[in-house]
Amino acid sequence: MLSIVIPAYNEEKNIGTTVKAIAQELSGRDWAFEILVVNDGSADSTIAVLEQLEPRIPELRHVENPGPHGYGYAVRFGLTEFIGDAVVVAMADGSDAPSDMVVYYEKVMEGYDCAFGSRFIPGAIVDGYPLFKRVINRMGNAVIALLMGQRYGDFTNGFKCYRREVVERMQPLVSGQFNLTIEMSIKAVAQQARYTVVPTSWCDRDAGKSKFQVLRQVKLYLWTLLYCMVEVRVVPRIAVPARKSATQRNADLL
Ligand SMILES: Nc1nc2c(ncn2[C@@H]2O[C@H](COP(=O)(O)OP(=O)(O)O)[C@@H](O)[C@H]2O)c(=O)[nH]1
Ligand SMILES: [Mg+2]
Repeated sequence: MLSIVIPAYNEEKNIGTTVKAIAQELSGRDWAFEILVVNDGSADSTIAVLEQLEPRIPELRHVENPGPHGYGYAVRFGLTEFIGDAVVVAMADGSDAPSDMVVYYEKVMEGYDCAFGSRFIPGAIVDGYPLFKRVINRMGNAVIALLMGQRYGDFTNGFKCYRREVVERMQPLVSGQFNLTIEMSIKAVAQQARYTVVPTSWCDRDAGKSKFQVLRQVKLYLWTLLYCMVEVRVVPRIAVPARKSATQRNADLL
């Protein structure tokens, strides 16, 4: 079973269309799915839209992030609630193509631990990505790829698929904002999860305003990157192996 976790904050204009498009694309396949929307204290009628749709779409449910609030906190709450064998994190504003979710899950069923989307490789379709954000994005991803020794170039893309075990092994997650996107993908790569890269489509929202402010996020991303590097590169080298219990030592001797 595949779970789609969607964080939503004030998305009354988009969430209905997004959820319906996903349900339509994933229905009628030989595997089950759920769409789990994490409402993040929206002040608009996001909840009302969801409650209206739920009787019509049995795979849809919503939960309320009790707080703290922010993209990362909402996704983390969703990651404690999903019931599938794998999870896709997708955006509420319809920027991610539902057909890519199918490709992701097919890759996981083939045996991969993760499917990572890339908007910047041949085959990908990107519509309306602001130029300045793109420049910062490409530089940031180049740095992360270099530090992680990977050729993959879209770590900052939140739209990815992870097997449940990979999500369990990346805990504890600490990011509360959009920086969670890099924390999750870096921690997945660091645990040597087998990932495949899928060219994906991304299109800018039709309604509402983007909450992603590039310059405000840069500092946060840099701190997150530093934290992740210490966590995945430095800590494993200096960590003292846990002492075995007497029972374990006896078991080893037998
Ligand atoms: N839960 C939660 N989700 C958020 C928040 N801000 C943005 N999002 C969601 O994150 C996704 C991407 O946000 P968006 O503002 O469109 O950023 P952009 O696509 O990078 O321009 C959308 O699904 C938003 O609903 C927030 O404060 N809390
Ligand atoms: Mg968006």
